[in-house]
Amino acid sequence: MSLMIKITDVHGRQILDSRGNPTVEVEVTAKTETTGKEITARESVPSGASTGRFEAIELRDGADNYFGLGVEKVVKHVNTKIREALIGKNVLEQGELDRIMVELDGTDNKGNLGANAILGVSLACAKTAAKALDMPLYRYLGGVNAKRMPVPMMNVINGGAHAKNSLDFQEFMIMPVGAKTFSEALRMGAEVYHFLRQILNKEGMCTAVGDEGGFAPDFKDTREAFSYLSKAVELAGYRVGEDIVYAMDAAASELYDEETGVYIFPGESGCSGKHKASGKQGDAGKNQQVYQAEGEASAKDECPDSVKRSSDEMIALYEELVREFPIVSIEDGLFEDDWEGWQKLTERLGDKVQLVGDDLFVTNPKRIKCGIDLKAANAVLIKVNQIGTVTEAMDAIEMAKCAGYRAVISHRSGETEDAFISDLAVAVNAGQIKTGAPCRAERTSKYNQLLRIEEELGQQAKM
Ligand code: 2PG
Ligand code: MG
Repeated sequence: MSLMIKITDVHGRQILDSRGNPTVEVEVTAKTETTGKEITARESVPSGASTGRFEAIELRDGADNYFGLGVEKVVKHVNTKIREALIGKNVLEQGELDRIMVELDGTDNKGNLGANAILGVSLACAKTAAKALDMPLYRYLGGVNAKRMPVPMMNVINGGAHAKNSLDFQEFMIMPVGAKTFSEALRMGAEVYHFLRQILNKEGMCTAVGDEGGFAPDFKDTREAFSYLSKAVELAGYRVGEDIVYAMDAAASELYDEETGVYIFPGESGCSGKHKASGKQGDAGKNQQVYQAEGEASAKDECPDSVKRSSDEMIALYEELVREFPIVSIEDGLFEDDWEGWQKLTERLGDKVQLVGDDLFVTNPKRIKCGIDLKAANAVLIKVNQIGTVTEAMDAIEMAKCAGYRAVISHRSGETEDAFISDLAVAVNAGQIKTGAPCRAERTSKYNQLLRIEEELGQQAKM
């Protein structure tokens, strides 16, 4: 008979995330039948700002508390319905526990119980199981072959919905591909980050940071942001394009105007970043149910003279950028439902550059299958809260890998101090993790966990 570690309690509570907004934290307690020993572990749920329309539903309370963003109702789902359904079950049976919750919810998008309720429990079950077996989480999730340390994609310049500056694209990342170990990669990235701060300081530019810890000055445009990255890399003594390459997240759905079918760049046209509907405050996200603060307008509404680009012009822009800078990865280059555009983008750039679908795929096996069939994108961003269970996120990774797509494990712009995704990245040998700048504890907690994992793996660790 297989080992039985019975769930004896499931307890949720409301805590705060890195933006000061409420989120769900869950503790799962389980008891090993043979020894009678009880183990508890805890995990919490992240939250996006530039959310994809097809993400699983993040439920919010609405009404007054925390501007409607409270999650007390969600916590109640954890402490009543989900708790009742899971008590007595074997915490080692992750797939079965996740299936029970998905069925209990009964919708395609987890809109009944809330993906934030289900995910909190799902993550905490995995963590409790690992702890009960006295195993590191990456080993429990990934088995004996879990050993590949991910290259960090460090988002050192923030724009888009993550900062109230003039940058229309959301993320400008450095990837220290010349590093032989994760700790070396992290050091290289942190050094470049500090040199970037020095340069910005010297030139009297703003060194306040955005939601993901990257600097958020008012750069003129994308090219200027990348050219500052190159200055910082060189100053740090590294070779641009060899030791360090670049990645970007355009988060193009945020720029897309469905009425006119064009992408709008208010920052590039000099329309100040203060018009941006940045962050979660007042922008509850398209997949959330449903709170919208009054008086928040998007940049699109307020800047009639903005630079506009068609889908073809976006592709042409990426082709130029890739020629000018060592950009190896472009995420969400086009609108989340423009499959034709994505096909074209992939045809034109797919053999040179990693094209990552985030809002396009929302970690959803059904949408990933669609992308594979259509040859749209060649990599999948994996965000556990986009789909809502550990099992489905791992299915999404598996599906991507089987089709020759890469899987990039990712944080959200609203995070907590938990580092589940670090273990997940090693567990599935993903090879890449995107978890912000080497700054702000909710970002460094992930990088620091990877340092611990690398130390523990010792000679086994691969980069
Ligand atoms: C993204 C993410 C994380 P958010 O677009 O990739 O960087 O941002 O969590 O706001 O969706
Ligand atoms: Mg993205």
